[in-house]
Amino acid sequence: MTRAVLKAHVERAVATVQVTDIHTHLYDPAFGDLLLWGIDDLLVYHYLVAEAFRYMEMPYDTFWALPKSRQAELVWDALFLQHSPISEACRGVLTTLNALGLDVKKRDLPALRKWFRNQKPDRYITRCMEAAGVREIYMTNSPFDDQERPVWENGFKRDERFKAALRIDPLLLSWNDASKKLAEWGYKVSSSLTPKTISQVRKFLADWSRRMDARYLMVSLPPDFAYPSLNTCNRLIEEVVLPHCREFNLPFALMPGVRRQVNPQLCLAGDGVGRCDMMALNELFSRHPDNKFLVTMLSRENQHELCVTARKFRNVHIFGCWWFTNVPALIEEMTRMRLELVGLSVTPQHSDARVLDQIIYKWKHSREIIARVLVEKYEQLRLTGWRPTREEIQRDVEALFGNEFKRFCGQS
Ligand code: FIX
Ligand code: ZN
Repeated sequence: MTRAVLKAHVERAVATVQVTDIHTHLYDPAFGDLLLWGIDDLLVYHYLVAEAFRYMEMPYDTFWALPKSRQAELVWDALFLQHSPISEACRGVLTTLNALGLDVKKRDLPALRKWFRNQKPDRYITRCMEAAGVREIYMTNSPFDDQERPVWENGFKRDERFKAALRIDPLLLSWNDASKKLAEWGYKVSSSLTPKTISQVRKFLADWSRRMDARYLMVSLPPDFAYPSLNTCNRLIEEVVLPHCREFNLPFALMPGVRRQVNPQLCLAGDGVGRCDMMALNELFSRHPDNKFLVTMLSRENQHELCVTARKFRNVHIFGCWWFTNVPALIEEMTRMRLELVGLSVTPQHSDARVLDQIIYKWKHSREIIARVLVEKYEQLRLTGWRPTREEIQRDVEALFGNEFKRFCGQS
């Protein structure tokens, strides 16, 4: 295989592979309005709102009091008309519109809105998934979400393309409030972690894991997460979450590094980042060899240590370039480092899409970068005399875009 043929095979395999998107904030269509899509939702994505506020002078509260369509217009004006839209989140909107066949250079927001008004949600989901080359979407599902919970409780016919992930931040990070909720929902819990409370919280997780057919449990953690410690969060992890995950054979996904609400006036756009103590996580992984951990970290500074950790603990699977690391410069750096340190036993990317149409740009942009890094890696192999076959390249690419995640989870 010549260099050019090898490059073409790799690029084609990456461009066409059907993706399992293992972490999003999208919903099965049965959740109705919770599944966001369309131009206004694309424009008020919190990544863009944070950027728009850098140019806007209006008070935060004034902005939040406006209807979504007006907020979208202000973001459009600040980020697309008054300045060129070169940030990754802005470029993403244009990549998406362009892939949908819309003419972005006209800068015509009313025309864009008109096009989106004519889309029918059901068919539009398929259209976006096809354009993105995504075959399965993992949701983020919280029993603590008042809009989401009743949909699960009432039951609905599942769309097989959407898989559930049980999100438990409130349980681990705001136990006082969470325990009151559990009590309201009929679980016999007190605020202190008595044996009875522990077993009732396990029942809560069992009920919701079954109800959702959850594929993993998930929590985001602050930069100062400590382990071991006698605090409530640690006790709940040790005595409730990890035994539950072992019993149900479910991985526990950790997303360390988010400092929530560093600027509360920005609402959803107000979260920040901090570096975590990797030793705490190493200790957690080392003491629980029978648990599986999916891990993505928010701080760039943690990425190298995380790769080293994955080399030490086979119960750890690295995934995605999360949030502030989901920009081309860092995706490239992280993907190269991960492939060099842990080979193909990673899932380089997830979309984290909050708006359906975003899967188009998130995957298009990431595929380009991952292909570039892979071409470089296979070319380096070729120079040693090793000849990767077409089938081997296809196998490797499928591993990176979903199969390795499934193998790790024991769900392939
Ligand atoms: O905690 C998370 O799952 C984060 O991804 C979100 O909370 C965050 O707001 C986001 O959308 C990042 O991409
Ligand atoms: Zn997320």
